[in-house]
Amino acid sequence: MSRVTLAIAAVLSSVPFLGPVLAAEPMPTPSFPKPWQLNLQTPATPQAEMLYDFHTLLTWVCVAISVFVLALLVICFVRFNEKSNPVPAKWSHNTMIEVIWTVVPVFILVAIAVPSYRILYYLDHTTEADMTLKITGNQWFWSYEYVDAGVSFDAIALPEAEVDIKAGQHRLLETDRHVILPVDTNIRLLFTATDVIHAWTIPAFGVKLDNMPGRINETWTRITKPGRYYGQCSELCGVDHSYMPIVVDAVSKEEYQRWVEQEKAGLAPASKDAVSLAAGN
Ligand SMILES: [Cu+2]
Repeated sequence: MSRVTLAIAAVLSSVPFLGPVLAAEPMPTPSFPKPWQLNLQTPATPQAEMLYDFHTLLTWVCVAISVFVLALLVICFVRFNEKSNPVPAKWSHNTMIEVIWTVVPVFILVAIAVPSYRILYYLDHTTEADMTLKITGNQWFWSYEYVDAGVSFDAIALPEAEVDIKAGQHRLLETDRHVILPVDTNIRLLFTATDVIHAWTIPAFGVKLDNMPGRINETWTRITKPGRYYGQCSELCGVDHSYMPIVVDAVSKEEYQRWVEQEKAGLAPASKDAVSLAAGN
């Protein structure tokens, strides 16, 4: 340990708030699903907002097509049943209608493809990353490396017996270490794996990408709302696939910086409340 690190460690360890902070208020969970909630989780990044809006647009396109097809069916039932139309017409081709039912779907698909590719391009990568987080999938836990800060750790699912539902924790969703990320920051996300394919997913961020052994996948995020966000591995990766939850605590830039310094000084606890510690309340 360098002298500077030791000095920081000494200063931080003398601060009185380090003890009782573990009992601090739980973080807000702005996107956590509620009972009977419809639709996607509340977006917490511009990417998730774009995906949400696109999803809404597609839903209405589907509704319009379904209503149109249903109307055609109802017209057929009413006007062309045996009673109302005892002698059916014998013709079988109508060039105009055939051109319309070929060309109109093409236009609909192009109208969908344009915003779809725009979003794909936007999600692909950022050229203005403020920091990089490398996420490695393992059977069956996640490893995180804050490339610029030089901090890394593993996050392992909490066993069911240790999950405190009364304290606001969630079964199968809690980990021993949380991913701490700053809000309003362009975060480059790099994905890889050590064994099989995993997929790091946070629905509220609009992030879901495969962690492939032997290659790096990339995307980015920019969290706009502080709070705690949950996700799970989304690629069948073996017998404990359902025990690879993800917890991200989005905090202010200052709190994030304090957390990094404490991590480097070896002071941040290996606990679920690292953020309370970083926040100093
Ligand atoms: Cu997995």
